[in-house]
This record gives sequence, structure tokens and C-alpha cells, in this order.
Amino acid sequence: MHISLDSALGRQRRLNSVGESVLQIAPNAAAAYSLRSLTGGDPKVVRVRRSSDNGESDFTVSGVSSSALTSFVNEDVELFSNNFETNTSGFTLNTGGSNVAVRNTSDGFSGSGCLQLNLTSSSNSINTVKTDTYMKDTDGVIYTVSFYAKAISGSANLVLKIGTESSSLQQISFSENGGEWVKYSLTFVNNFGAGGGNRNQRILFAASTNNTTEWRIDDFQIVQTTSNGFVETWYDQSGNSKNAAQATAGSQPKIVSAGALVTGGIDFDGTNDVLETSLIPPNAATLIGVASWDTASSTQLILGARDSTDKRSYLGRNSSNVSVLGNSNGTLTGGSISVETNFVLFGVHDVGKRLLSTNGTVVSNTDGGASNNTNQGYIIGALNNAGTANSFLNGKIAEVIVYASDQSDNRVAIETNINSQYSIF
Ligand SMILES: [Ca+2]
Ligand SMILES: [Ca+2]
Repeated sequence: MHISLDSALGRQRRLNSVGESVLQIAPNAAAAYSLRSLTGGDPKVVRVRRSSDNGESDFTVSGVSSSALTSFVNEDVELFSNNFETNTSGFTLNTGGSNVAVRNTSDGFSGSGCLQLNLTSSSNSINTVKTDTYMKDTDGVIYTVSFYAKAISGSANLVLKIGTESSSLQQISFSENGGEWVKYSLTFVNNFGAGGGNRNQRILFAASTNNTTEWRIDDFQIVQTTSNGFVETWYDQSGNSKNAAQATAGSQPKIVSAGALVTGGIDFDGTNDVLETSLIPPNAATLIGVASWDTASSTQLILGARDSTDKRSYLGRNSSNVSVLGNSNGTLTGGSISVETNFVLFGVHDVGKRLLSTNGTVVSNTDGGASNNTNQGYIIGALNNAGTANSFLNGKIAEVIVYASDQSDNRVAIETNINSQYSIF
């Protein structure tokens, strides 16, 4: 009785069922990627690399939505330290002035060594730490510099500058402190390079005036306290292990930006960010994507592949700002796509059939040929154009699901499920 009731209710029951996941509504996906659960469980969804030290870790759906992911990315990472017990490594004196930076072997907050600075200039003429090695991360990331210092002689304050030899963009001045070791720390946002492209920031010690002064420094440390997180792997939830991955750091899309979880999906830069898969486009395929675009008027694909004979299978937005399904050697286009708002696209190509739906409305439904792409795997965030990526998406991708079958009968149920999650239409 139970089985026959289910059968009699059929598709209508599925449409109205609360709490079903996409892969419960329509099982047997060829590949399925999201930051939410498409299975109903708590699957592993991403492997993330943090920019501070290139540490990497896997996260499940709950790990992404809880603070586990951002806590990992923002873990304090010591980028540099020196207690001056054996050397003055990391500190370089600018030449041409009379300033001195040497290791003092009979004083120190820790042990018996420290860095001795004899400063005669208030300019950026003495740079003590080559921070171009240590602070190159992108705008908005937070660093903390700390050290112990004590004044030995002279009347000039010690000035810690963050910048370059030619210009300091942020600085803090320390008063003469009575010859005692005092801990100083400065937390700053690395936003100096905005627009100028110069992120090779150094830390420079100088005197506050041109009067001669001697300071000693010990236990110097640079810690990065927030970071950026990039997606190395977007795990396939279909069970087919068609994980989407990117080994090249510069081409990995972003999931944590300056310490904060990106909202609305994974952020693709529109330049070279792609996640590669080994999934060859099926002849009969359903392509589903949730994405937003930051810029208009160029072809930018959620996923796609095309072989050297121009046979293709792809889903995205074209240069006329409408949704597009590529199949065989043609395209199907549909509803308007505006920038910076989520869209759900649902495309089908099968033998004798093509369909494109945008935000729950079928915008195109015609005869057509299936894809005959036989050798190029889909990439996410662009078109795999016979082995070379182009048509990069500048924006965010939240979800990509591929079926090797026509899922038109489940279209409304899947779109409804997606809309319940993302509130798109
Ligand atoms: Ca020391
Ligand atoms: Ca990039």
C-alpha cells in the first residue's frame, strides 16, 4: 500500500515534499558541486588553501557554514621572528647613511643578544626588515608586528614605519622609555597597495628627528592574523568522484576574502580562475548552474567544454547578456541576465531536444542535436576550449550539477529546491 501510494502520487509528491535534497529528487547525477548538501548528509565539499602559509584543509558543509573554515584560514601564522641570539637575519641596513644596525651580544630582553640601532635620520633611510618577503598578501589582510625595545641614549623617539624606502604609509612613534624593555605591537591592515600595485611592504625603523639616538630591539615578530582562502578542490557530491580541482595557486577561485567567508558562492576572478574536471560532456545532458556575474557584455560560462571540431556543451551567459546553452555546434539563448544577482540556469541537450530555463521559466525549447564532444572535460568558471580555457566567469558560482540524461521531468522540482535555498525568483 505504501509503495503504490507513492507511485500514484508520483511527481506531484516529489514537488511538494519538504526537506528532500536535489540528489534525492533526481538521483544519479554525473557530478554535483555545491557548498550546501545535495545529498541530505554532511558531505565533504571543499579543500581550501590559505594564503598566509599555504596550509590546506578539507571542509564539510557544516564546516563551511560554521566558523571552522574561516577559523582555519585566519589562524595566526608567524611569518617571521628573530630573537637575535645568533644573527640579525631579516634585517638589512640601507647603505649611504650613518645609521648602524648590529647585533649587540651583551644585552637582550631574551637571552643575551638583541639588535642595536644607532639612528641619525628621521627619513626612511634605515630599513631593518625586508618585509617584501613577508607581507605581500592582498589588500585587507591583517598583520601584527611586535617587539621589545628600550632607549639607550638620545632624545629622539623611535618610529616604526610600514611602507617602502621611498614612502611610509603608516607609522607609529614610541617615546623614549627610560631605558627599560617595553613591548610594543602594531596591528595594521595591509591596504597600502590599493591602486598602486605596490604590496612589497617593509617595516622600517627610524628616529623621530635627525638627532642621534640609540635603541635596542629584541624578540621581533610578524604574525598574519587574517588571510585569504582559495578553493583547491570542489568535491563532487554525486558519488562519482569527479572532483573539480585547480593545482595552480593563481587560478584558484576564492572562498574567504580578507578573513571573511565569501557570500553567494565561490568567487571566480574572470581572468584565469577555473576548476577542472575529468567529466566528458555526455551526448544527452542536463546542465544546472547557480551563479552571479560581476560584469556584463562578454561571454562568461558557469561550465563548459568544446573540442577542436567546435562540438560543445556549456551553460552560462553570452555577450548579449542572456543565458546560453551550447550544444552540438550551436547555441540556445534565453532570459536576460543582470549583474550582481543570483540566477539559476537549467539546460538540456539530448538527441532531437534542447531546452533552456532561466530562473524557473523555460525560455527556449527546440529541436536540436546532442553534443558530440568526446575528449575535453568540463571546467567550471570558463570554457575548456580544446584544452585552453576562455570565456572566464567574473563573479560567483554557488552550484553546478550535471546529469548524463534528460532531467526535464524533474526541472520544476530541482529549480524549486534551488530557489528555496537561494531565494532567486
Ligand atoms: Ca634576544
Ligand atoms: Ca586568479
